[in-house]
Amino acid sequence: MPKILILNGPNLNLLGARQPEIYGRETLDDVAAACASLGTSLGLDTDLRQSNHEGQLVDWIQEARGTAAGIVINPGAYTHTSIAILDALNAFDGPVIEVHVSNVHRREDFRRHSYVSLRADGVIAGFGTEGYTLALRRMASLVPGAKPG
Ligand code: DHK
Repeated sequence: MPKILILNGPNLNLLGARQPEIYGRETLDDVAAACASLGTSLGLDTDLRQSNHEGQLVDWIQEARGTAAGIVINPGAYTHTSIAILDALNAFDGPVIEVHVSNVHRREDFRRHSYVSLRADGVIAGFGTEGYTLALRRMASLVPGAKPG
């Protein structure tokens, strides 16, 4: 089965506990379980990872070259700052979907700019943690060998 790497940046390990009025009450483990279950029905293998470190995210994106068919990424605050993550994504050939749990356009101005959007094939924001499964459904349409629903 084609593999989809689902990457999460800083502070997303606190999903469910951190500012639940903004990020909701579901944890990253809940997201991983929902993605694994949907992935099975879409014919996609999912691999969800989280790091608070920019370089670790860059390493995982590089590793995805040749091992993953697509990348779903919520870079957290690195969305707004990281040219290194953008450069790594530009070196990856498959589809990239950017996810934000919150509606970044309804928050502070600095959250409205995303380096990752310069590379992303699509952006999902403001759908809560459901954004990850929406991204996975779109991946099933973009990746050869999947079973779109
Ligand atoms: C998550 C973060 O940690 C923020 O830094 C981003 C994003 C928004 C989210 O909505 O998932 O600005």
